[in-house]
Amino acid sequence: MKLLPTFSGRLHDARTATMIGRWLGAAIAVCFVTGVLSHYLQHPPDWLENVLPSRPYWGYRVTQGLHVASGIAAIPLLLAKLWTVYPRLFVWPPLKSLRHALERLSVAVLVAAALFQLFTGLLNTIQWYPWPFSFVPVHFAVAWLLAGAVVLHVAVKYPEIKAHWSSRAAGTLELPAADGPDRRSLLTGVAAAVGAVTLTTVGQSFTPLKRFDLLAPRHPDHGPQGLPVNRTAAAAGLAGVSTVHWRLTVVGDRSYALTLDELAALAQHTVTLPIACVEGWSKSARWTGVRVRDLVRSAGGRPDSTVRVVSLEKRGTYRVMEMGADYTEDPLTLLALRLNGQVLSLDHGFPARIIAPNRPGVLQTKWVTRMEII
Ligand SMILES: Nc1nc2c(c(=O)[nH]1)N[C@H]1C(S)=C(S)[C@@H](COP(=O)(O)O)O[C@H]1N2
Ligand SMILES: [Mo]
Repeated sequence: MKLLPTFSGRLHDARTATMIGRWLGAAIAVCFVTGVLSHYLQHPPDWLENVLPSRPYWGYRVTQGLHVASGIAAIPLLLAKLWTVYPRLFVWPPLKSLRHALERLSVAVLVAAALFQLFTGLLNTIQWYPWPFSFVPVHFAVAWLLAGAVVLHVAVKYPEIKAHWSSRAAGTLELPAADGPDRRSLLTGVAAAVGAVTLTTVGQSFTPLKRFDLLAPRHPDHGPQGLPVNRTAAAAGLAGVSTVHWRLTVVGDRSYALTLDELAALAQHTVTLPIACVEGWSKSARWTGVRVRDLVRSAGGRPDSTVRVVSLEKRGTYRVMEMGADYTEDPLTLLALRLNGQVLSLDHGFPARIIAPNRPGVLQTKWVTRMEII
């Protein structure tokens, strides 16, 4: 059986696999938990809609920033881990027993799910969708498959992981001391790669590091009025909005409609809140406008009212948005008319857009024209 290569390198051994594996495991765990949170904030099932909290106002900004940062950090970790263990692809005989066959099958699922998640997630951050399926439901489903595969893998490998967890445990096993420097070099290289991709991308959400934001798709300072734009008015099919014809219609027991001047004459409030896009960038800004709570009360809404918000946009997934009671009641939730002291630009949602605390950017609806109490 000399057809197959043999590997004697210590960098392919169980201690290296364990050390890289636990970093990778930590990154995947953070990515999974923050991803599930993100999913339920963006697509709450009915029973959750009125329970979701609007505080802390920065919550989604932090969890989604961590989701994308941990996912990006996991990419060099996964590649290093695969490099460490790839000789096992060539074990002979390929299948020794039923147990061995099942173990290899579970590793195949693990590797495929991990590659799929990191690849689709990364492409999503640059809004590139070169596949025929819808990103969100598939990325969410495969996340559970990956989580299950990780748990199974850790359970199956538990004895080996335990034996190689600490250097003392591993040292008593099989390692010649001379291999130490090699392993240190490899691990230092992997750590440097993780540090480099993190440092050059995390500035898109962690503004203090924006100077180092060289590789992320977004820069917090690039965009009209000091704020990035995800979907421009042109992309949404809006050439402009006529303030002569525009009305805000609020539908409830006492429905009413307001012109832009009438809306601007109502009590205005200023809040500082971030836009935190699911794709990973976020930026804080100062918003001025009318409290959604006040608009809803005037139409006969109650403290437990849910509101449906409709945009001028003709079509598009984010044309209609629903907002649970915690958000509508929060004094920070505005129908904003101004951004950083200026009238909203068309790209930021002129004449009026929603800004609410602790919510995914996709639900911060722009070009609002209608609110319905439901
Ligand atoms: N009507 C409408 N509102 C929308 C969107 C959209 O496509 N249509 N995009 C959302 C997304 S994905 C984000 S991240 C925020 C970005 O707001 P900004 O462009 O003002 O920064 O707007 C949200 N509001
Ligand atoms: Mo977004």
